[in-house]
Amino acid sequence: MTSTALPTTDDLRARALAGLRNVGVEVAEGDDFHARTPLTGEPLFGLTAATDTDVEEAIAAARAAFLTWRTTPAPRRGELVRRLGELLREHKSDLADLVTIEAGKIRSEALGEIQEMIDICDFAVGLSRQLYGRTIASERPGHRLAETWHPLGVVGVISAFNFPAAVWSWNTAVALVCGDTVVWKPSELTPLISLACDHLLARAAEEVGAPRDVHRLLLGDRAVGEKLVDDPRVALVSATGSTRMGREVAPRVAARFGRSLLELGGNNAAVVAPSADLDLAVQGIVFAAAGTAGQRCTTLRRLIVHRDIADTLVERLTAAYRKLPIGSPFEDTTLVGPLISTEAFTRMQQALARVQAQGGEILAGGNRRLTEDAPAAAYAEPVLVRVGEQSDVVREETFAPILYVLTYDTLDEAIALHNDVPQGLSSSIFTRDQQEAEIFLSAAGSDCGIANVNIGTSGAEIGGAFGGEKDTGGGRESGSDAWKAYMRSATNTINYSSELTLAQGVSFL
Ligand code: UN1
Repeated sequence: MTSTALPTTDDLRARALAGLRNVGVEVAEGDDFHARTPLTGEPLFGLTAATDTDVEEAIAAARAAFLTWRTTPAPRRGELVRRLGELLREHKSDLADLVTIEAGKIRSEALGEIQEMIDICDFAVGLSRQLYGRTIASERPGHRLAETWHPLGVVGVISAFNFPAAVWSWNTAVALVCGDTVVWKPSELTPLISLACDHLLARAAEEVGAPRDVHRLLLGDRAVGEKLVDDPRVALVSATGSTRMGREVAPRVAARFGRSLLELGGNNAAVVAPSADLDLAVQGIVFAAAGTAGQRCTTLRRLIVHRDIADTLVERLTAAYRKLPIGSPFEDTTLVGPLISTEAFTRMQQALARVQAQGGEILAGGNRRLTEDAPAAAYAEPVLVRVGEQSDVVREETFAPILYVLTYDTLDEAIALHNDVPQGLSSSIFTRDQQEAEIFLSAAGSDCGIANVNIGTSGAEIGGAFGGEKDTGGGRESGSDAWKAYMRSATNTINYSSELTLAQGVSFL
């Protein structure tokens, strides 16, 4: 199925400009790079990139703002984030439009992305009154030990195209209440939503009387990101993107003893056990694998199905895949919008060619659609591939809607297959057997940072910590106690006695 009528690039340009104007942004056109839309694959308008001097000035300004922000009481810092959350609510529709135009998300998912930002703002406002440290029993009489949490400094946020606004907000809302300031380098593919977010935060800052420079935006290519990575004034680099990018960022930040928080590639799998509720599993699987055109870090890429139900499940999934409405993400009926670029489609085809050469069989999908309406865009049918033996392609993340189906006989085998990839972000099991579910969630089960039961791998709520192990980089963002990565702790020993007692029973003098 194909949804009707793609908007033209002129329509999209007008809609983007209207959205930006409603938010309060007047775009200053430039000629360094183009804002583009994957809906037609064409450029919208030219923009100016940050120069070396701009980067230097932004880091210096954020550092100077930090010196006052760090001593602003945390609940007052929360007022800034509360105002940001209100502005996001007010402009939800326009912001979602920008996400659709630049990242290609269907309307419901684009609105979901803005909702995720609103949710993290609410969370961070609460957090601003809950930056708790512990009091620890001292071994010495008349002494108290305390753990105090302090702001860290400037946080450099490097974000990807696929969650162009939400991942920024996870970092920024939490960093701001923690007393840090932020310099943001978004993906070059999503400058417009970045301009809108920066503008709304600046407006919130002005309204609540916070320094403007608690946040600075730098548009540009990887050279801008590299400056953040190498600058000793940037205390924490929080980077989302490919494992290849993370491999460059981590050692460079470590070389100057900076901190990094990495959210890199995923290669997420779901185990489907014989007792699974297949109606629920089919829905969960199709959303996780084909939703967002397979371009979430949490996208379901591998299905590990028990041999007894494999044929039934595959048949049902094949039928569901054949019916997926692909087309304009602005159409209410569309479930699959475009890939970010034709290059992404080429990489998808290369992966499919390799898996077929290794004995894989394409069960549904894989064709390009709407090539006449939008030759520069890449509308791709989500693909279901049955893989015989686990081929090496299955161990790689291809940022496209490809779902590899593997089979298993015992739970041990399923878990071994599940964990036998370099990445460790998200995972799930569909089962009605509690013992199986608990084993999957146990230390001997999934090795991922996210492990679910009877839901897919994607669509995490902000209240939990988000991130993963191994090649996913080990970072944790968003909820739970992920905030601790944005602060430094100090251990205080307070002597309220009149004696100087040394620890460990040491005597001196
Ligand atoms: C990402 O793909 O980088 O769990 C983030 C999810 C979303 C966030 C994804 N809440 O799918």
